[in-house]
Amino acid sequence: MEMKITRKGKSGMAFGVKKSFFGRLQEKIENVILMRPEIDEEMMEELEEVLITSDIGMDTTMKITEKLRGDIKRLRISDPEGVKQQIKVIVKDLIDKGDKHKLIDDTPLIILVIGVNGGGKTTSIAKLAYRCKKQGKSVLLAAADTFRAAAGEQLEVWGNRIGVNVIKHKEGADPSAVIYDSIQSAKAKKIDVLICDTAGRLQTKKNLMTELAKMNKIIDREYPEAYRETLLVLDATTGKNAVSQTKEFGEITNITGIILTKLDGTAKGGIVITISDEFQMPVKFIGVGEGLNDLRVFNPAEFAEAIFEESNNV
Ligand SMILES: Nc1nc2c(ncn2[C@@H]2O[C@H](COP(=O)(O)OP(=O)(O)O)[C@@H](O)[C@H]2O)c(=O)[nH]1
Ligand SMILES: [Mg+2]
Repeated sequence: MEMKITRKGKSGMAFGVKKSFFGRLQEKIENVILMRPEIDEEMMEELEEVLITSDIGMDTTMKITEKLRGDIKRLRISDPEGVKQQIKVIVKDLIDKGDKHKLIDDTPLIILVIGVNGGGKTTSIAKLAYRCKKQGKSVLLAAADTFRAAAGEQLEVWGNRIGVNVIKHKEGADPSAVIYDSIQSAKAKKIDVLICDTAGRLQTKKNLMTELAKMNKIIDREYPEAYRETLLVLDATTGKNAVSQTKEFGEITNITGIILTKLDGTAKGGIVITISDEFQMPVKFIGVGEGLNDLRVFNPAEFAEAIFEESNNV
């Protein structure tokens, strides 16, 4: 078993991410920068390589190094430590989407959770429900992934553990009917947060699009006063696939934020930077384990800082 290292940002909030991503990227960047006698083109090329191999896409990498070249000249940065600090600033600017990182706090709120199978939707929903409940909000779960019987049962198990109700229909039932019933129940019980699980894979993209459009239509019609979030769940370990999934789902529906899961088991956290840059989409939460407490609010400044943190605060 790998040792788990808890990294604490300035505000003291732990990321709880293993050394794998932050540690390795930090080490690699430091090797490139701090070991060199001077800032030169060779250093920039090595840096580009480090970023690309850490799952930061080519376009985003080029954007970072172009900006860095300009900043080095403009700010007359002459020492490696200065370069390191400037990379942090650039990364933070790329991933920071301001207020958009926050989940809507107003109620009633409906959260539609989408993403491919196995990405961590159901688990993330349980974590979110647990979080909302701890904040004193009432929560209801909608098992609108009716594609597989196991999906609804899995949500029910979580619901029982957390102590929140789950609205579930039979396998193969119309997901929009589950949403409809859940809304009626949420209204009747004055529920603060309704979180809806969805199927990750239907036979075709057109099916998925039709299904999501139908669910959105039901919500628009039945619960126009509710605040809305559509969160895309992405598995960080899938690297570039996460990027193509963001593109595909983004074409189908209006995504308000991302939950990036499995950051505990990967060296590929650079995907956060790519997605934030390419899609201008805010990462709202990161998943760092399979337990209910393993969901962290994404904080851009802490993330950028963590890339270069010392690894001695175990
Ligand atoms: N290590 C780790 N495993 C996760 C995380 N989130 C989900 N998982 C696991 O990923 C697997 C698939 O999750 P699930 O929620 O069923 O995915 P779904 O098909 O999208 O609903 C399960 O074994 C989860 O325990 C995470 O943040 N870290
Ligand atoms: Mg599921």
